[in-house]
Amino acid sequence: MTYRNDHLSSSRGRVGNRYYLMTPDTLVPNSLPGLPPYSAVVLAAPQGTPARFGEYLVTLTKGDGSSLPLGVGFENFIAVLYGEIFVTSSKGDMSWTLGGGDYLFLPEGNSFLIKASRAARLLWVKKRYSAVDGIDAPPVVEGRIAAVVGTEDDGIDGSWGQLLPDDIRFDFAMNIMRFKGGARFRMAEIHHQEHGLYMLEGGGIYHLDGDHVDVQANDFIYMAPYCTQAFTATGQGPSSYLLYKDVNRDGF
Ligand code: UGY
Ligand code: MN
Repeated sequence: MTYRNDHLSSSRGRVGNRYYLMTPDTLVPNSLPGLPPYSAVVLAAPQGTPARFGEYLVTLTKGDGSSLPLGVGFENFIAVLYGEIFVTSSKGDMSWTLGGGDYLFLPEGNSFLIKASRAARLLWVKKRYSAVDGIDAPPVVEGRIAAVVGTEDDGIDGSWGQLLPDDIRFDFAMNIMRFKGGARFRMAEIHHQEHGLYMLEGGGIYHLDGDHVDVQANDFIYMAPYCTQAFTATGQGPSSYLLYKDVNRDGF
């Protein structure tokens, strides 16, 4: 990581009761099993938070790769922020080349290996699948964020598009939320699901659990269940964020 903040008491990063905001200057890289040393930042994980998923920011130099299967025992989602990686699944002989803006969902039962064909940064989400008797497991999904068509929504004064199908087999969603400058939520949401939010572009003011925080591109926000939330996009240009949300299950 190359971000620096010389004003130690003035980072925008903060930890509230039902949320936290990690700004780039607050990120501390870690060595995780199977990944190159100090290539991963843990954005969200159950340790120390209510999170029931893991979200990781992984930065690879060209030629870097995994030395062990990743995501064993979990369902996994990868979105490439920039660069290019080659992914192989342990199940069958499936493989994918993912460039900036491409994503891949692998249902539980597929672990995977990655290799960076160019310097790359990715978001990796993993979760234990919440299986339900009578509901089949979800399929593999591959796509491009730019190709995800959004639905205009008055409630958020923007559009939201689903990277994964709106299908009861999936127990989480990855959504792209898009806003024009000045767009604002018409309601403050309170819901039982949690969020992992990665700001892709633009920025604004996020209302979180009674606080108003300044958010910008490359920030991460964790929102716990029942965190009051609303966004106002500021600035002239568009804003967008990639949003994890557990869905389609009753909270047990
Ligand atoms: O779908 C959602 O929960 C979404 N509107 N929340 C958010 O953007 N904070
Ligand atoms: Mn929400």
